[in-house]
Amino acid sequence: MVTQRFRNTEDPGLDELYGDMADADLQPLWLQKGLLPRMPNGLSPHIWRWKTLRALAERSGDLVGIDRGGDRRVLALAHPDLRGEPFATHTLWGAIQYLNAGELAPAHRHSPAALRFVLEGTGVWTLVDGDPVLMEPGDLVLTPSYNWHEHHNPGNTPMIWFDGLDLPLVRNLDAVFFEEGPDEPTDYAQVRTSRSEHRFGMAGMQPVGHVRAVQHPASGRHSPLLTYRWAATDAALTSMLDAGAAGWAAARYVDPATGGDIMPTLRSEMHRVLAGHRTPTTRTVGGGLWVVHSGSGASVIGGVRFPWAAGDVFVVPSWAAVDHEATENADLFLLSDGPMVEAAGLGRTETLPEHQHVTGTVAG
Ligand code: GTQ
Ligand code: FE2
Repeated sequence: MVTQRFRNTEDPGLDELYGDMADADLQPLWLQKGLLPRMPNGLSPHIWRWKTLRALAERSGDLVGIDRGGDRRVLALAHPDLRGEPFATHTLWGAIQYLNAGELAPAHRHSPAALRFVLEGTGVWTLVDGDPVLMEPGDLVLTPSYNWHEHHNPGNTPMIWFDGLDLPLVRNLDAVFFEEGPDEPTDYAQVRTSRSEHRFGMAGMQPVGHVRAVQHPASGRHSPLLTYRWAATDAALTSMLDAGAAGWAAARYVDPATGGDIMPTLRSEMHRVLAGHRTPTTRTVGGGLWVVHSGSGASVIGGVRFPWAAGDVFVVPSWAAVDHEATENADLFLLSDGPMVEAAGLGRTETLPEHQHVTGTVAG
């Protein structure tokens, strides 16, 4: 039952004191190491390769059905620093979801918030609280806290997307709730444009008298726009670069009504780096998951160079210095826990005066 004892103090009295403390489920602060590091150091950078992700997702698609119980054919990114937990960082869940042609992942809802960023395939509809949202490559789709969601693939090709959730955070808060929906699939219209886009997708215009729909007494505020189309993201970045940005530009996905983050816990951005350019080096509090949407290049993270190509996913840990350099024009999708960090008053970001000295390279 007792898990930890302190010995070898060469003082039998102290040995006995520490032993009695352990028996009483107490630990002295003066023997704790690393509890208060000089700066965040809880995680190393890590990268998962698209080749591996895709191959294993496809094999799962061949071998593992979607049944009530599992419900989602999802491969969770499990950071090796997190001792076997299926988590990418201390706060973020990242995963690859694979849905075969003709398959349906049935309805449910939960307190953790989720988003999807589509990597490959076409023609999946995710119903978000009954609103059918078509998913195409490069689209971002939100399934906020407590929103019902089910994924339908009526098309002819499998679809693969990236799932990002705040599940590790919500679990550590012991605030996870989960509810299954009805067994019968929901009827829906295969429309190109969701109701949320019709109402909230017009730049600069909002429905008069809009009262934010409350999804559940405990639901947090979230963007009423449930999808951000690739064409709009692409146009925003092109426009920012046209306005004279120096070889790179970044756009944040925001709630059109408030300009704030899409969901209370999760932040998303798209970063574009043109071939031959390198971004300044920054560091920020909170972990980030980067999904390479297109192009190729490398990021230097904490002095280590990580070459990447489309579909790769990598972790930039809290406060690790990072810059991105493109070989071909590259678009990088970012998921972070920034809103939570900032809500807690812990936000801190800086741009370093110089690029990092590279001390190593990870094999590409
Ligand atoms: O698609 O509803 O990656 O509930 C993890 C939990 C996906 C989903 C995940 C989920 C989902
Ligand atoms: Fe879910």
